[in-house]
Amino acid sequence: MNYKKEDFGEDFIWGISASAVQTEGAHDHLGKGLSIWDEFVTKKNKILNKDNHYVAADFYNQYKTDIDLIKQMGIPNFRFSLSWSRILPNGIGEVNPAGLDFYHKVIDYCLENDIQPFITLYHWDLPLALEKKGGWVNREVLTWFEEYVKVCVTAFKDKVTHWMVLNEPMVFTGAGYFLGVHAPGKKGLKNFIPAMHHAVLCQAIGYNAIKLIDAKAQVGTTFSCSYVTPHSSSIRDKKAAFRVDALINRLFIEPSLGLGYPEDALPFLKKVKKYIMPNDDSLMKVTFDFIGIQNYTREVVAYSIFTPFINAKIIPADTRKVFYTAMDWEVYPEAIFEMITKYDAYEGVKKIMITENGASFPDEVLDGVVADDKRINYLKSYLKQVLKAKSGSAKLSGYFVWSLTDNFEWGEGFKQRFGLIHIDYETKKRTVKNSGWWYKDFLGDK
Ligand code: GCO
Repeated sequence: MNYKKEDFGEDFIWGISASAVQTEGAHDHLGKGLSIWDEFVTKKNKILNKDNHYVAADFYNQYKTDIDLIKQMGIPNFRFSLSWSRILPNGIGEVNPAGLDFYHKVIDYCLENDIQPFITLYHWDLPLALEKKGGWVNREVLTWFEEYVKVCVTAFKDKVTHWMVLNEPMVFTGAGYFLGVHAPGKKGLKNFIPAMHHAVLCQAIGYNAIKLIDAKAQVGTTFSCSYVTPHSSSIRDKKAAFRVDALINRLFIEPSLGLGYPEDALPFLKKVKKYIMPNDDSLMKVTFDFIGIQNYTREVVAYSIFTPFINAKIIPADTRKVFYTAMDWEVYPEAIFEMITKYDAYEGVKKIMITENGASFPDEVLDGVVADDKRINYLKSYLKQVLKAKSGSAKLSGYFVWSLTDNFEWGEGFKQRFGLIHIDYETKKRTVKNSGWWYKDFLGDK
């Protein structure tokens, strides 16, 4: 490797990411209410191999072991999410003390080990009780969400500095309320458009609620993003790529920066007018202390007459003679450089952290060792591009690997392994993969 940690600067924030649904388990333990994911996994043909996350990586019981391993790997920051329905079983109203207690214990144990918690407030697990009232499609979510945020920040403000309001709103509204492949499994524009608008508003509502309680808090939100390139130089493919870029990279950040929805590229977004209330334009504007961007790959896009609304299709990596991960995501390190550059260019963006980057490969434990060279190479090559971007972007200030342990990869179940720590799902035994030891060496003082 021809670069080192110091090249990223003294203050650069290094970390590792995880989320509640994907790791905790204990889905109905000690007063926790059900979430939309707890129900979604019971539906037919939604999750590969009929997997569910009811035990997952058993983080609920093994958080100390996992935090000890973070410490052993020398990782100073841990990003994880809170489960809304563990804290407020019905989404609003009565607080579950055992839920708050669990997160107090996790946060305290991080702090005792000199690990700073970075908290995501919403990583896709809406309380089921609220989905029954319409979920993200119902404008009341604005007040439900605000109440939840206030409960969390009041409880943890003395221990937590960094908050992220939403995780990847494009994915939870797109997959959950348009395609129906994630919880709650709703489909179509009539669900997607209001869910999208309410998520945009909640980004700002969450920010304001946190700052009101703790003015010193550092508040961000996270966006999924992929570098989009056209399949050919034809005008049709280029225009298709322009539309897909607007959909997956611009849709949630631009309205929050006061730039409005990207209707220039996506005329169907005009339907949002119906849901915009008189004060919404100012209500959705927010200047985050930082934004998290989460990049894994690039998408190659071609024109297609068959895809409604966007007339574009993605050309899968396995048909393009490129190197790809077990998710069929092309390994394309330049993508992360392009995305940092893209988000850096927005004037309203103050700071950028890579809050997720990582890869799934089919790992195996052999004689107590997981020799995941492909993941190590992936991380090295992406980090090289992060460093290249850093020299041109004063805003870039952190990098988190996805993910701490192998975990429940939503519709893909447990087949996909993103962890720096291998989980044997039978025994719940943890084995730090070679990539985890590589990260330790990289972060260590040498
Ligand atoms: C995300 C997802 C993660 C996924 C990861 C790999 O934030 O993108 O929340 O939960 O596991 O992205 O697909």
